[in-house]
Amino acid sequence: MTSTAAAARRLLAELGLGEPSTAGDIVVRSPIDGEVLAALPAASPADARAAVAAAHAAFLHWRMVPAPRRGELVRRFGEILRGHKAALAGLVTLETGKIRSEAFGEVQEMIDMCDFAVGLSRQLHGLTIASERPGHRLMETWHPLGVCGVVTAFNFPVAVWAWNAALALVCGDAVVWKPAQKTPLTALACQALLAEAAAELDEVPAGLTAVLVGRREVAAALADDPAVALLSATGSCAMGRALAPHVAARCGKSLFELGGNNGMIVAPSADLNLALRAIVFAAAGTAGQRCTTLRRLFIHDSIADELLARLARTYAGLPVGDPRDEDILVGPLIDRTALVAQQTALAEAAADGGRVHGGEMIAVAGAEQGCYVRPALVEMPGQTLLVCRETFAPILYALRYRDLDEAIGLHNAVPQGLASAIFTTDLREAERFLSASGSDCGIANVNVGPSGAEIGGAFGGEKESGGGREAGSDAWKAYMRRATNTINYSHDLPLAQGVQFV
Ligand code: UN1
Repeated sequence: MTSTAAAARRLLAELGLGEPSTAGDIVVRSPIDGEVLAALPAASPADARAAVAAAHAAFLHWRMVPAPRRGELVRRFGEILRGHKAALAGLVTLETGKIRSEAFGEVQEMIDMCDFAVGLSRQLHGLTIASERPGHRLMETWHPLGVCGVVTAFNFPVAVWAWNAALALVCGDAVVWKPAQKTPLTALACQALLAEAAAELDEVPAGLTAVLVGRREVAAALADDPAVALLSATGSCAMGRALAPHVAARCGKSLFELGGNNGMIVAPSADLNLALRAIVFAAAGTAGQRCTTLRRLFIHDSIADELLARLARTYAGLPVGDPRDEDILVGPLIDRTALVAQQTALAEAAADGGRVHGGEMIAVAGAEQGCYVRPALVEMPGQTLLVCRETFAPILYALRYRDLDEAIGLHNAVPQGLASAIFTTDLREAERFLSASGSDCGIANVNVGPSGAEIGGAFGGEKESGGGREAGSDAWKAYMRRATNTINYSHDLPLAQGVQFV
């Protein structure tokens, strides 16, 4: 196995960053082999407040730059990303342990987001509304909001920031980013590439974007700072619960994209070949470490034996190992804590009467410090407390059902509500799943797994998944403030609702 530290140094140089620091106390290790890639100095809450103040000063200038010109910055950034796709994807693999194809996909997601945001920079439109008063006009205007604080997780270390940053920048906002402590190098690389784009344009003020490598107190400082107009945070439900009261205490705006406990129903009429492929990608892909990972499978009794047998066979043959090898599909877990959570969950599943296939640790030569496991398929007797909990590991709980009402009931009976799917060729079942009495998630798919969303739609979930929406559709509205304007072009002053006064 080739050294991850040496590979990281080469990629960082290619991305315009020098030698990584080894002097700080934020130690970055590659989950591939546990080698230390860097040790970065930690930002303090005071550093966070200073970055926000600088970003706010930059915002006051940036908000007056016409939106299509702001789009030019994002357009150049997208072009630069295209030119550095392989290097950035390589770094994503080294920091997260994601396989090459998924790391390339993540950078592609950033590029798609840039393209989307550039188009949007000419479409930040409001409505004109019929006024009840003669000679009056009612309309709404969308204005830049301010500083957007972005907190991201290790599993999508660059794409989730791009969802936020590309929109925020065209919307006229400044962006202060606190990446996950485990993946700061990719964040510094993104910031360097964005700085390259900014340097080519006259209108981009210093301090418009910043990266704070730090611990959770930095995220708390962003949540507390009244100058952070929007806090957009992606991570666990626990992280959301910890940050939300800080933002709420100052009546700030927040956008939370938190955990998922995503389910799929496989109905009797399903195309099982499609279902099988969708299940394996959604449950075992990214080593089960997506917020959209498939964790609960509801299979109709009539097809359960066949599908479970095929799944168990496929799982047993999944290539697990160094994510840099082309034929590997499952890389390592992010760290030992994740491994302990995986093993604890499997022991609990067995104690609950679950039948566990796979889940064992796998030794990878030359990577003794890496945490590699075979994805687990667990036949559960029912939806126990364990099944209702999100364990961020490749564990798929399978349950049997008899009728669709029962399956939908079980599907919705968890605290999270992010992504969901049904595999069926029965139109009535598909429509029922998408209806008001169907899936209660922010994402509901038919014959498509719950993970791997395109950026064109709004991304996010309900209940403990946080309620925020990012990326496509009209998610941009969260990054702007809406002003309602009433304009009187008459010679009278009629009051609304027919009120009479002076
Ligand atoms: C996440 O895991 O936080 O839909 C985001 C997906 C990806 C994004 C996942 N496009 O699975």
